[in-house]
Amino acid sequence: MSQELSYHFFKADAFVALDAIGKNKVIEALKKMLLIRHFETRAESAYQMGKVGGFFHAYIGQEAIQTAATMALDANDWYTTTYRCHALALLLGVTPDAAMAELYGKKTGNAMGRGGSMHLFSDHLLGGFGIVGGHIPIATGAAFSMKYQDKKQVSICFLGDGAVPQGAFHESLNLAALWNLPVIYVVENNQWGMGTKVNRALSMNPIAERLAISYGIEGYTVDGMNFFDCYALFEKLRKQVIDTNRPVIIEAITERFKGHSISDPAHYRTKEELECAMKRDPIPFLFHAVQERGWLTQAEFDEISNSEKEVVLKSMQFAEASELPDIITLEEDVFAPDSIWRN
Ligand SMILES: Cc1ncc(C[n+]2csc(CCOP(=O)(O)OP(=O)(O)O)c2C)c(N)n1
Ligand SMILES: [Mg+2]
Repeated sequence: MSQELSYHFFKADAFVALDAIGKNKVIEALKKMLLIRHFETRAESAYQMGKVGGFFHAYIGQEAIQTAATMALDANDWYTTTYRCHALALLLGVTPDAAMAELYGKKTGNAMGRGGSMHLFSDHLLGGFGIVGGHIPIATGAAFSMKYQDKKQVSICFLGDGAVPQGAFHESLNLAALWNLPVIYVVENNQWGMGTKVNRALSMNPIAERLAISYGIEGYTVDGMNFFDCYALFEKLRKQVIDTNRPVIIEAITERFKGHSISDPAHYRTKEELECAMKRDPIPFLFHAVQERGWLTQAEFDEISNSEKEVVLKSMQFAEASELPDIITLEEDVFAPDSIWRN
């Protein structure tokens, strides 16, 4: 017998949510999303000018998810994500200067120029991670540690739809469910794993609601373009996970507006498909809700946007003016067994 499941979206009433979250916090969210958007847009042009090297994966289109999560959770919770990590780093306190200088490979960068775009970190961001699914056991371990130390904190793990079939994810879900670990797994379903459409790669749909049944935990689907739905869900689940110690899994439906990485022209997606996705851009969506509520005019929005752009332009000047790491320090601050260097 077929076991068809359809999506059940978690919904928050935007107008109720606006008042519950409050004017200042909602405008703060918009500001953060604008900073991320300008940061990545400018960093992309710096890349095209040859100032940034290595890989570069933009989070553009997905901003509402991690912005809502970091605002609904606690700064002392533990965060892990993929190589698409500029946004989470900025949201968790890495300054635009330090993030931009890291992309430029400079000494003043977040990882002293050692990591680049995929390896930003902060006190509670356990690093962007280049191996698909490789960070999921780390997030699960952080949750184990929280439970072991009896801390009322959670571990939140962002992963892509492409990481869902990885064994490390299923082993993590199994252990988290078995050992009652306080972890929130967030599958950011942006429709693509590199150039492969999600429905050509995954046998399960919906992802979270279906996996939840297998592992005996709760699973939710949320519109990842809707800041209010994301915020309300993260806020509810943080409390729930701390109270119950039961892990949860969320599928946030979104779409990345850029190619997989900067070198991907994304020819596999039609212009019409992209235009359709961009109509759901999370930034105008949030702005229109705030504007309708009478909290922000178009002119005030433009002013905020320009001031965030200024911050980013200054970070580029900072990165430009910073020095490259000295060659003599090449072996410092990187993890490698001593013997590699001696032999
Ligand atoms: C173990 C492993 N296999 C393959 C790759 C190459 N790779 C990098 S990103 C990616 C697609 C991942 O897609 P998804 O998880 O949906 O994340 P998104 O890029 O959409 O954010 C692949 C296959 C890798 N980095 N690690
Ligand atoms: Mg994906």
